[in-house]
Amino acid sequence: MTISRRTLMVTSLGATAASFVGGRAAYGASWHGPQPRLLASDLTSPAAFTVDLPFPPVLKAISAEPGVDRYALEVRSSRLEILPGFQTTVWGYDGLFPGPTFETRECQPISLTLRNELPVPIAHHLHGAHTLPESDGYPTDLILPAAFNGHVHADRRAVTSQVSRVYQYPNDQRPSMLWYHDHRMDFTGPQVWRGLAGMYLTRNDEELNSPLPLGDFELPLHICDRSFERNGNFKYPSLDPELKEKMGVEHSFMGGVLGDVVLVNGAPWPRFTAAQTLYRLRLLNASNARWYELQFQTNGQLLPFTQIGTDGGLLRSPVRKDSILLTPGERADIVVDFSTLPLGSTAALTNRRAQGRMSQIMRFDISHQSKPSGTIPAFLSDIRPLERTGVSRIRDFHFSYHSRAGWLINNRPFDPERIDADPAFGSTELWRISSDAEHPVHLHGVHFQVANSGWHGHHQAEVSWKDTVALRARQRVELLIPFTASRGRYVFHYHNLEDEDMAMMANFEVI
Ligand SMILES: [Cu+2]
Repeated sequence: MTISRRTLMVTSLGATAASFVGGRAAYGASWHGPQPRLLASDLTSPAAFTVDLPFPPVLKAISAEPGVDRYALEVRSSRLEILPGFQTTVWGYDGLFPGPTFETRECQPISLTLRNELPVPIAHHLHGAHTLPESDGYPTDLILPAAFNGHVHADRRAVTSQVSRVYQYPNDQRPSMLWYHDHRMDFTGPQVWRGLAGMYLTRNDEELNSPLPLGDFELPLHICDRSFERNGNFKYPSLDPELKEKMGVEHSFMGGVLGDVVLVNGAPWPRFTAAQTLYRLRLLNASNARWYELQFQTNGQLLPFTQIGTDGGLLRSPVRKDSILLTPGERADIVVDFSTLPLGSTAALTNRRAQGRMSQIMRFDISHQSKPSGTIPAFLSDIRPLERTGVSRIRDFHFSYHSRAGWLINNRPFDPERIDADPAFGSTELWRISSDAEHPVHLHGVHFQVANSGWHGHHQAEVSWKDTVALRARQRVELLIPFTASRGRYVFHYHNLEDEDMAMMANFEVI
């Protein structure tokens, strides 16, 4: 497969812009490109709030040697009960969906040996991690299965591995919740949809010794949407059900696939039996294309909550909110206080950007008393705002869609071998990024601060570290990016996985 074939295919699809937005309304009247589209399941989805919220197991190290903890994961197919009474074939890390959760410590390096037992290549990306490029999961740095002669994207710099590969994660960064997922060139959307994603937490003593809720009162929540076939399998509009030869999705879904079942930690619209106290929620939007504007509702009222962190760890101080926007790839760290809710009451986590069943995420049933689980300190962490005076270079990137040429960044489709920016190691740059349509943009290998006000002014109002940022249509967002983590080649891209598969990506190389 070459770029020209891809461009040709996109060209032939240009006229078939999808008409359904699935609760999104902000593309703007002048936007005629593809938009996310709802994929209807072939079965009746289960009643909400009947399944208990599960938690992925914490992955145990296979050995702890001086200087490094060693982990291993096998990527394989398995059958899981996701919808009550149905079996779903899943591609999972250790056969699980979501994959096991990593619990790691700041500056305690780990190595991960990943073994690919699937029939297709994989690429393994730890989203939000500062790693050397060979451990980043560049889209063409594939782990090939034992025998494979299907589609592999041409890239002379790619380092492919046979069957297994070792990734090194130094954890030399601010503690936060990262997540890992497949990043195979041209096939990220379908492979993540089939289950290749999981959560990864890093912590340090400062955070563990803080009064924030911990243990039973800290809930990692992997939120995504899926659609199902009549037999209970995941439904996805892939052009190639085997994912061996032909990349891409059916024409009408090229703007993104929206499922019609919400899964939290792999369970449909679950419920959680909660105590009358504070809970810390580690929120991840692991959807391919769905946006969430999350709120808590109790007894017909909004229940305000407190944001304490973002993609890149804790904020300086807590921020009170009624809602929070979470676009694909983003994380939020929040504390919700159930101490004032009566026993027997409920609090629903809802999505303002969807209607009907899809506006529901999960429910907390306030069922018992508890001693206080913690408090929220007034000071959370030290974040110094980056100054524009320290910027060594300004770059502009515009993400656009053209009916003839497809998805483009600065009028070019993705080419793994073309470097689109070459920041110097140790420098800080100002990137001004804009987009024809609303989209999240993710940079690998770095964190940044948003220098101007972001989405509707309520998303990036505080100084925070981010690796994924939501763009409004035709809005220019300014990112202050220190390139201090590592030298090497990394990608930046739309984090709408179907669009990413359609070449909405570019390279930077830190030199
Ligand atoms: Cu990601």
